[in-house]
Amino acid sequence: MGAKWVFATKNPHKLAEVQNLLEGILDIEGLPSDVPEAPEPHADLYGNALAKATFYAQHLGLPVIAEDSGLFVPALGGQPGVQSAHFGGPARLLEAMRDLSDRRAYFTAVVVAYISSRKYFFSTGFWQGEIAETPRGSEGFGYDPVFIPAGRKETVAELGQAWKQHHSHRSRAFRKLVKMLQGISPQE
Ligand code: ITT
Repeated sequence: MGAKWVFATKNPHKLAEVQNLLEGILDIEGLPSDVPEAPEPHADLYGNALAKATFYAQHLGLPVIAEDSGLFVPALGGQPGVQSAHFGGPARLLEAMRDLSDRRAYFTAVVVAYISSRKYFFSTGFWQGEIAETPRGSEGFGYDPVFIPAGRKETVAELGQAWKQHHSHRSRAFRKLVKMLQGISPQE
């Protein structure tokens, strides 16, 4: 299976999704529990993914994969977007969209595999859909109870984790990343 990578996330749902997705393909372990929170100072997902990866690679002295993701709603000017983790979740989103008929939305995940400041690889995944009128379903995390993927009537939280693994922004980004990393050694 090759070399080991640290998936530098503090979000246990993200870690579980990615470990499940990459089982038998890429050897991924989580962060040690005592590491500090990485800074996410940028206004874009690329900058924050790279900031997280750089921070943890330097802290641990290991090759790191990091991801920054968010839910973008064009009718809200792109909110919650890069601030998705701090926006207030589905309840605040539904409140902000109460009178909006344009309910289109998309998830984006930006992933970076970081070996050194001279050797790192970006991959991106998108997932289009719309925002439900009320939360539905019990699986997943974050905005999964209010996100209806294009072509479906159910929310991601209703469709479930196994279905999400085949379709999500995160799974798309990681599948591309795995192809990119073929033949790449996580050594400088
Ligand atoms: P790390 O920074 O430690 O990885 P985080 O949850 O803070 O964990 P982000 O800064 O990338 O991660 O914020 C992403 C937020 O976007 C996440 O907390 C959710 O609110 C939302 N989000 C991203 N992917 C999602 C998904 O698959 N399902 C539901 N919500 C998602």
